[in-house]
Amino acid sequence: MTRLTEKDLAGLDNILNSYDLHLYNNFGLTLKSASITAAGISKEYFDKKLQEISVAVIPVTMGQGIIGNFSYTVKSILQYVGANVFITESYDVAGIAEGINRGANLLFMADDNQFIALNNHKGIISDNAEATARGFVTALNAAAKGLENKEVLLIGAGKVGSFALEHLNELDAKVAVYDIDNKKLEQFKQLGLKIETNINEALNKYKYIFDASPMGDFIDLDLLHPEVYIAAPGMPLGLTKEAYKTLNKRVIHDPLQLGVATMLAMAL
Ligand code: 2YH
Repeated sequence: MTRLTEKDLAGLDNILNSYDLHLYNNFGLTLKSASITAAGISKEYFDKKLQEISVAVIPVTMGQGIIGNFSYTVKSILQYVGANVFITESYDVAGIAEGINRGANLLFMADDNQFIALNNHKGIISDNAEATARGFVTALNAAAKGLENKEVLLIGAGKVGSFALEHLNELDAKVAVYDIDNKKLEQFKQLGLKIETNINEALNKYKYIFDASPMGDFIDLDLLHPEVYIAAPGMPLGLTKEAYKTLNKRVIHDPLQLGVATMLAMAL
């Protein structure tokens, strides 16, 4: 799983509004509406719960340690969608204790392997990989005005890709999977799933692409369907800089926003 960097997150708090406008103008949704839809809850429930709860973000030092801007950016996103949030002054276990003592009902924390929101009242967690997959599939579904019976190319069958596959199946999309690992692809084939084995040939055939691969800079403009829509939670972005610039209005890509907003909605 790709580790975010301080640079990936720099200034992200300042562009939340323009990202929301991008989502709204091009796909007819917002961070808040996408997260609510992805979590399968109502707006009323979301708004009511946010009035009641307090959220703590806990910096975690273990493993490779704290990522500059990480806790702050998570807090900014949660605040942007209406949550009452604080970052604990203490780290790790002491941070959890501080969060609970200061009345938090939801605790956001990430180490090198997993990023979760723990609802300590309900005893449930929402996982960033699952929430990211659901948030981005929801956005792609909006871009397609419904993915039912539409062909989708899923690139990368890691954690996010596997959750995306689950949600795409729930929406009755016709999914074909590509992964760099041929063994994985063979397993998918055995399960009766459509697979693609040549990415360059596959790219041009699909109007809807979910790029969950951690590989950057491999999707050139001339490889793509002219009317393509791409949901790309993968970091770094698979599209080349030129392709991203040209296709911007048809691309959903962010390092944290949709995932974090959806984690919140899923944990309420
Ligand atoms: O970026 C990560 C991991 N790759 C997991 C991401 C799951 N999608 N973790 C963030 C680590 C944050 C750090 N411990 C902090 O600043 O608290």
